[in-house]
Amino acid sequence: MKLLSKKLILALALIAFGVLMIVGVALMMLSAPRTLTSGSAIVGKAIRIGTPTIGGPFTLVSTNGEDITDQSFRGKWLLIFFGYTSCPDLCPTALTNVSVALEKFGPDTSRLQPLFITVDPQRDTRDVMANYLKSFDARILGLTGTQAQIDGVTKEYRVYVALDKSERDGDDYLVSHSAYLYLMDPRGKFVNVIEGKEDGDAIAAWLRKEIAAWLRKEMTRSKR
Ligand SMILES: [Cu+2]
Repeated sequence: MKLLSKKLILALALIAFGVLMIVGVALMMLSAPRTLTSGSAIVGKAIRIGTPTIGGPFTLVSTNGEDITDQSFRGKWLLIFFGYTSCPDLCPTALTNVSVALEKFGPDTSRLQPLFITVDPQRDTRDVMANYLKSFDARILGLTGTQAQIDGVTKEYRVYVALDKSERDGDDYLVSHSAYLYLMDPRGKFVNVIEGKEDGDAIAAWLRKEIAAWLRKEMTRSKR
């Protein structure tokens, strides 16, 4: 009898243990999706926090021979485009769109400085750039520099630049490059990008929207 009850207790204990295990596993499975969700939220946050900053210090030279640094236009908005004067498509399109956008922008553009920075300093001397920019809005300032200076600024703005190597030896080569317009705020901080192929109306509307949003944020910040 004693032996029987011992066996019974052992059996009951085993059953209880088994039930606990099943319940435990079931609970883990139920809570798993929640764990995953919060896990990805953390990852999302980390990505946002870890986004490398766009922009940074640079020293270049303008078409009129002036030294221009990232500090030169503090207090003004910067609209920056990277390209090169022998570009067959992206650059003339983007610079035409920017020219139209400047016309349509509306509020006074004296606080907005458009810059055209070459990714091809070997061919794009000051004179070449000055000549090329005559076809576009006169407010667009051309900037060039040494290869090292250009490499530095394109890296900071994460511009993709690749010379077409098969024709690299001659002076007739193409340069693949990303074609975004970068908007920097009056403190020199990155705001946003838009594709250079967007038409002038779209770019003007985008500028108004981004600047208005930034000003709203400034207002709430100063009220605090
Ligand atoms: Cu181009």
